[in-house]
Amino acid sequence: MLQFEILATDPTSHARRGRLSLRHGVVQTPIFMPVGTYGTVKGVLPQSLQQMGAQIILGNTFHLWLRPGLEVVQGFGGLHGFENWQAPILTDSGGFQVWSLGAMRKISEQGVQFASPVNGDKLFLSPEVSMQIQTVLDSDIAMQFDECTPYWQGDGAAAAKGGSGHVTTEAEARASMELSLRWARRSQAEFARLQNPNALFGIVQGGMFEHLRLESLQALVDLDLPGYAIGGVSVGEPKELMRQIMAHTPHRLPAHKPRYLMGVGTPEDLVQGVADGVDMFDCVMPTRNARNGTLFTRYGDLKIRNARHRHDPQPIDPSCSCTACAGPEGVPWEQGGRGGFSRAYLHHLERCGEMLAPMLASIHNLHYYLNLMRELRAALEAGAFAAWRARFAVERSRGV
Ligand code: PRF
Ligand code: ZN
Repeated sequence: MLQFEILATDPTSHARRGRLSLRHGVVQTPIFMPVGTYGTVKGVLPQSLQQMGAQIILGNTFHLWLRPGLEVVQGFGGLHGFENWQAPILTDSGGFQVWSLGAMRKISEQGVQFASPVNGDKLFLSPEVSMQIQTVLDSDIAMQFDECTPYWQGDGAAAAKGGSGHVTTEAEARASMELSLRWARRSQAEFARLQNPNALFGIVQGGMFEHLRLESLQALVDLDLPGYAIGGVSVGEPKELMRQIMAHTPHRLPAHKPRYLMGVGTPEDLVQGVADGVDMFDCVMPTRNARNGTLFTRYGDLKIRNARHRHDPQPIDPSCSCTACAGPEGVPWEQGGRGGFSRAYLHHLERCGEMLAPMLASIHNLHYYLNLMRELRAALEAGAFAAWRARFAVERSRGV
């Protein structure tokens, strides 16, 4: 079901280069996984994903359960057949997505009760139901059902302004972490009962408290799951705190098993995460930012709506070989290729609200993230991670 081999390690950090074998194919790590919540990476064809080197994509239990519903996906033998993606898929359990519903949900020991945001139906999600859904989806990697401990309790926005909420206390974080642990055991039991042939990952929680994270980690390691994720990071906490928690957990997980940092982050976060010992990442940032016109480049981020791009003949990133920047030939502008689209053209499309704008931007941003990981893997193989990382920092702060 799952095999993981470490091919190289970096002596200057916890970074490692690995190979993860799953039922639908092999994944070279460290890897970024594009997010396909509703069974589609928004606005991007599967063939484009393949072309840019995507090896594994995400799907969401919660969303696919609501729409189209399990009986539809079942008719296609699972999510691979339904969305026509034959490479590996990881599904999130719904814990985080339900948590994002805020006031609309009620959490108990048994699970989470909530009103469907689609039609108001009363629904109930539990470790057992989540495993049943993920078994029908037939994702290569299923996630345990967990509770993502928020940074703020109550109304976060109000709390930040001195309103009704407060920062999660240690007692609250402990109760939440312990609930997630009990849900991990129930997830594992149900996954086994269903004879799901894929791999189930546990999720370390514990809020911003390192000793709670250590307890969570140790109890999950005792379950001997095939892989582990770090959850509850990037949930509204200040960046320094996020980096501190990121640095704490990954290298303490079993070295011979894959490690996945959930829902993080910027290109800088990914590079730091790899140094911390993370093998897998996902984040909506490349696709979401693409849709609002923020583009990642080797030399920093670029806002395509800015008037300074109005006449610019250069592509988004002169060093990029994606279809948007370099056309079908894939020869970067820097190397003399002129097959891509100009910043002026993308600026125009964006201002007119044309569909091609977010499509090209999504291709470029995903290509940037996937290529970043490709470069990083090559650096690890060459024993040159520290040097690569230093150059990355210099280039990214140069400015576009
Ligand atoms: N749990 C689950 N999914 C997640 C998270 C989590 O804690 C996060 C936190 N950044 C993102 N996605 N199940
Ligand atoms: Zn590009």
